[in-house]
Amino acid sequence: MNDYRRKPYKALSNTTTRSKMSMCSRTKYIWMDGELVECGKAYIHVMTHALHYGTAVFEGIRGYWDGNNLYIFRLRDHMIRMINSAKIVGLRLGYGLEELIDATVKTVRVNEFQENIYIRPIAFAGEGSISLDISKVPTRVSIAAIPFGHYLKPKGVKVKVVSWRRVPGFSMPVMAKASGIYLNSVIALSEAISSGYDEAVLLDWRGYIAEGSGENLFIVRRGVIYTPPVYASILEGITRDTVFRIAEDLGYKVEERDITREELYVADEIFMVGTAAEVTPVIEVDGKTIGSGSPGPVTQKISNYYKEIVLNKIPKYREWVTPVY
Ligand code: PY5
Repeated sequence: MNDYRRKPYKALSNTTTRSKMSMCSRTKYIWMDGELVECGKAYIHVMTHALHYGTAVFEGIRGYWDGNNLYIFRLRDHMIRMINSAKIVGLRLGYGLEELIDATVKTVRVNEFQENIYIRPIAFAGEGSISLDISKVPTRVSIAAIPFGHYLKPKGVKVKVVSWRRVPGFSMPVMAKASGIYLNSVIALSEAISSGYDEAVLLDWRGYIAEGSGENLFIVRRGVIYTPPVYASILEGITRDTVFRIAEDLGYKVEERDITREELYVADEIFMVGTAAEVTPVIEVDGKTIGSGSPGPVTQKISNYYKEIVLNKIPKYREWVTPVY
């Protein structure tokens, strides 16, 4: 039997041991509450409010290395969403947009990354009270960056429409990228993986397609691209927005409308999009092959164009890309 319990805390109490943990093998510094701290020292207390109640908002941002420079993709838009998420949840952030942008660039730069990275800013309710009233605890903010490769299989994933539904907007503020909401994603993904699939698709409370556990979803039928609307309990993804622009440039029509489960089965192509997932083809849903069973032409064109944009190769999208060095 696997002993999944954590080793006694004592075993990890010296910094040398901690900094050797995989998280810190290639990250030297993490920004915490206004200053850069050594990765091995970026710890929080067990009484942190966010650990108990999920009272945090976060972002996932990618940086792309082209051999000469590192480009952070849509940094400003991600930070605007984080500020909006904090507003929705009622967390007082304490930092403005420009401060968060500058802190991110500084954090990435000081780590001297020369490879693709993933940046994780998080604002969370700190320690000081076990009351559910978050105004009683200080908000803390950290920004970490790690080297990062593919999140999902780039050649295509097999997905399951799981039994857990995406939390409705009348129970949770789904427009906010808030930590507590991710328990919904975690149990959904866990159901998909334990059934032998790569990723979960969640239906919304009405039974229409919402999204993946960490991605928005698009289908292609008879040359038209469809994606669920924001009122289908989805996170309003930044990659989803990028795909709207790409589709327009490539001459495809995109419609935001409700999608039924059966429409997935008969779609010509399906792809999932997100910062981590980028543009990932879906090749199977509930054991049924999608299209030819390999990435379709529309998906491939969108994916290729996306890769060019993030590497700063398309001049009209320069304002989306922040060079680090
Ligand atoms: N929907 C959900 C539930 C998400 O978690 C994400 C992003 C998206 C959609 C896509 O949003 P965006 O395009 O703005 O990234 N998920 C995070 C990511 O970094 C976390 C994944 C583990 O992609």
